[in-house]
Amino acid sequence: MKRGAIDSFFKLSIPKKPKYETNTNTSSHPSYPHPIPYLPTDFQDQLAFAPAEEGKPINDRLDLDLVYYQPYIPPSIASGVFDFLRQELPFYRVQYNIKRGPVETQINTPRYTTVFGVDETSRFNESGDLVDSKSGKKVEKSKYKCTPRPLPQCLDYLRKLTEGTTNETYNFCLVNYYADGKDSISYHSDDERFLGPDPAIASFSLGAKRDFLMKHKPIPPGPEAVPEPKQVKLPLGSGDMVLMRGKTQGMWLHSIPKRAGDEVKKGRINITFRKALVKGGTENYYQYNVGTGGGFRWSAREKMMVPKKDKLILKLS
Ligand SMILES: O=C(O)CCC(=O)C(=O)O
Repeated sequence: MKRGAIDSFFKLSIPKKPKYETNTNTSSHPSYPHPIPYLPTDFQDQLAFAPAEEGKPINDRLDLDLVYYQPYIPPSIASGVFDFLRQELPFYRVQYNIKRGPVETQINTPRYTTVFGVDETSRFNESGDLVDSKSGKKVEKSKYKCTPRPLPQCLDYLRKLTEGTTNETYNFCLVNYYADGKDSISYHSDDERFLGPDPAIASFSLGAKRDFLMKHKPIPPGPEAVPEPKQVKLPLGSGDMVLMRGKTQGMWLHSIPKRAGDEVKKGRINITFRKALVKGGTENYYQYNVGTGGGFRWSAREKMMVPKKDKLILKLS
């Protein structure tokens, strides 16, 4: 065998030793494609020191209200938490159609996504059943066009911590995985009505450094018009957290643009915590972050996301 071939054989077949000890407890639910291990206990212990740095307010521009934690997750565990979540969460590459006038176009979401949670009108009880928030009665299957999933312990742990830090409450966790510099999210704002007015969104970064760009929405001309504020660029590093609140979503757009270079090839995870008030929020989030196609799972051997094969049921007769 040639040297190059030998090297790539070993690269493929010997996955690196994980940076954490697997927790043997798992979160299971009929809506999960596989059980999801609890957050390793070492990470839980280290998170007692979060936020690693005090949050700095960024509110020097019109309608902008951010708190930037650089970082929030202690540097000692940020890379391990990244490896753990990439390895253990189910991901999707969602495709959907949009109609612009008579023309239907297929949109291929340029990143991997996943979502957990349910809006305020429902909750999961101790047994994992979806129940009405007020009455505690089981929710009819027909209430949602999707199958809501409870937050697994590993994300719920971070949610509770974030609630304490930010003095806000959250019932949804959306996760993006940007495999390389070609993965991105275009300019948008999270200002959907189902989040209510002035929503607070806590957004975590793990893995590769990526630029987070923000620009004010166009200000219509008129006697009261003021100049558009300068754009914002935050070079989000592993462990950083940005809390967006107040008028930010209503008045500003944000994006993670495509990037060249080697850094972005490490992959980046983004976790956002938000609160959806009504069932439309639940349906929207599952439609665009889980979709209707097959799932993906990180392969430590192949060092990439691989499509999950449907379980083959062998009938022995
Ligand atoms: O990846 C990020 O930091 C931004 C994610 C985002 O804007 C979103 O999920 O709405």
